[in-house]
Amino acid sequence: MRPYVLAACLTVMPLTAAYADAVEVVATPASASGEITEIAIKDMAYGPANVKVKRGTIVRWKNDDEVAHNVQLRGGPAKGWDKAQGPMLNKDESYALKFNEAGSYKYICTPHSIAMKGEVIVE
Ligand SMILES: [Cu+2]
Repeated sequence: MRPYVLAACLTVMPLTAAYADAVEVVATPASASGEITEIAIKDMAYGPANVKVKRGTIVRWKNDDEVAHNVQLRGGPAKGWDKAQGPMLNKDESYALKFNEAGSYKYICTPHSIAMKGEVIVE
């Protein structure tokens, strides 16, 4: 194995980031690190419902309600994404997404879609 070939590959890696998903699920939301924007879910609402973040930011939702809620992205750069519908979160559970691509990501809570809507704008 020629070390300089490996070094060249590592150098090129950031360029391939363009092929990353527009948005990705953060595996361990409670211990996520980096640029994080927090959204509390309380009284059947996202607070704040509308946030504006920079590309690469993690948005983390925490459910403070007794009722279970989730985050389901709809349309925008996440259109057709197979993980767009997040899991139901019980009280005190968190969910986090990392937004890699600019755009408007509208979302709802699947079972409470009439009342619970939000939007993440990624610049
Ligand atoms: Cu809900």
